[in-house]
Amino acid sequence: MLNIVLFGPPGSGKGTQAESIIRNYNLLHLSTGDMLRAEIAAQTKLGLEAKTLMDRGELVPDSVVIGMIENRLDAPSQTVGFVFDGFPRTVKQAEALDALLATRKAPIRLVLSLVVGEEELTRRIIARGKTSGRADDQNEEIVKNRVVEYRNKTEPLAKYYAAQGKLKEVKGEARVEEVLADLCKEIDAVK
Ligand code: B4P
Repeated sequence: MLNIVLFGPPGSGKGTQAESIIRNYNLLHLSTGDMLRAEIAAQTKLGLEAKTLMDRGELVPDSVVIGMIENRLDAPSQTVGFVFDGFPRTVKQAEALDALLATRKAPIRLVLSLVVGEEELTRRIIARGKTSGRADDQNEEIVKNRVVEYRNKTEPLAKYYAAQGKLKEVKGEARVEEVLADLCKEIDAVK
């Protein structure tokens, strides 16, 4: 299976690029951010608890997102692979994902890390906030907190995947189509 992780700070283009990658390679998109927002929209207990944390720019507990991913992996599908977008975000999540995929004999093949500077991240998220309606896109303090969470809890994952020889960095500040072309080159190399 072609299992790919899209990795990078908030606003680096993970969700944007995932949409094109799943179309190009016929993969299934698993975005924990989208799953959590669907829970919020449906006003489930999980969604209401997650909303408080997400609105502050904090991560939701590992057990919650690991459980959501496990449910999706267990759902019947004919897919040839998954694009994990915004998951894993902590070393604990990465270890859980490796264990879930090991039992399915379908390990992660590639981790694509989108590299974007902090000024550009803030600019993009605040611009998206004008139309997204997302509380976590609305003000610079919350956006900064999301970046701090990323630096503290998510960035250490780069080392985790580099040690497995799976990490590829791609510059993420160019136009969307140019970034996509660079990502596809990396995917074609492992396909
Ligand atoms: P996510 O939904 O994953 O949100 P995100 O980090 O902002 O990335 P997203 O994919 O939406 O944005 P993109 O970079 O594509 O997470 C939201 C929250 O959910 C987290 O803060 C956390 O609370 C919670 N959460 C989710 N997963 C979790 C987990 N595993 N563990 C714990 N908590 C979790 O795009 C941003 C903007 O940039 C867009 O407007 C886009 O149009 C623009 N853009 C993209 N590429 C561009 C380019 N090349 N040039 C110019 N603009 C570009």
